[in-house]
Amino acid sequence: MSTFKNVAIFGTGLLASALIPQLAKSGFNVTVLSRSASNKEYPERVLTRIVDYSSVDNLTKALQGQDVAIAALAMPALLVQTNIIEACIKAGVKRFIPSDFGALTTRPITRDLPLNAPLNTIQDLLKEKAAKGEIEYSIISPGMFLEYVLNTPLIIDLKGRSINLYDEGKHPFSTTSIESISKAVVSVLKGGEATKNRVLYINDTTTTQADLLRFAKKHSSTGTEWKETPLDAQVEFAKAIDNARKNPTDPTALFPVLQAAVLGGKYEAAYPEIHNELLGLPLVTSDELEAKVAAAVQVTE
Ligand SMILES: *[C@@H]1O[C@H](CO)[C@@H](O)[C@H](O)[C@H]1NC(C)=O
Ligand SMILES: *[C@@H]1O[C@H](CO)[C@@H](O)[C@H](O)[C@H]1NC(C)=O
Ligand SMILES: CC(=O)N[C@H]1CO[C@H](CO)[C@@H](O)[C@@H]1O
Repeated sequence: MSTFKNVAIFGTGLLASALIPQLAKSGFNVTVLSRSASNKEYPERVLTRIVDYSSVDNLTKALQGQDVAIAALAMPALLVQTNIIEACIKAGVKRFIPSDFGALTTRPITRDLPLNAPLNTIQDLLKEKAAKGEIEYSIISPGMFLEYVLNTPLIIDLKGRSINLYDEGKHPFSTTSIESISKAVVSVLKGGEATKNRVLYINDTTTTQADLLRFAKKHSSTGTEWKETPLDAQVEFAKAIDNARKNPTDPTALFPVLQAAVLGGKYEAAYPEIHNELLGLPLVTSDELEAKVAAAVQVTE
């Protein structure tokens, strides 16, 4: 067991909801810090506190005695992490894991993607603070959440039986389930020096739209019609970027950018290196992925 014992988590969304029980089960003292009271049920011994993201003082008080802080925030809230980091340093928090569990946020080639501006800001701040020895950080890059791949229309619409196929669906991308991400966070915290001040890439598997469509067709009932819309990834990417520039305050304008970037093969969405072994995370085989697609298709039949 590492020297980290007390862990604070910011956020109450999908990822935080998986992380909280995983950390509690792994022997950490967990405190959930959020802006408003949530009616979520937490495991016994998990503490909750209301905080004011706009006040470094308020955050510092809430972080007193914590060894680690983890942010799992929604996109519009990412920049409150500048206050959180300042408060962590004042409160003596040793390690910070930012809200940066992305698919395309940490490779040098993704630096200029417009959706990454707030993430770059936080990464730069952490590097600067870590270089001065004020705090340690770990960033976990899991690729696309597998749950989004299987249960939202972002990559393939298993429910609506349709797909926008970018470049025939041929480009691979990394993907990891929320459960594996939660396990990775625990391993990172138990990993001490080996996981300090670096990005950790993880990947349950790499897949393509073409593979997913093949599995989906194989496991849907005979006669099911699939609507396939062929798209050129580069053209779509240019369109999406243009639209995002014209609508800078609309966060949903960034989703088509993400889609075309993940599925376009240019941005290393299939990670060239991963740290699963360091973190003790197994890979998911193609057969296992197929079984997950089959299950997701069949619940909607
Ligand atoms: C953390 O949990 C342990 C029990 O697992 C307890 O003994 C300890 O007092 C807790 N520490 C804090 C600071 O709450
Ligand atoms: C921090 O702010 C929250 C929200 O305004 C408030 O409920 C809480 O009592 C404050 N904590 C402290 C220690 O002042
Ligand atoms: C870079 C790397 O090792 N990626 C791996 C991601 O997971 C799949 C297993 O499904 C491997 O085949 C990849 O090599």
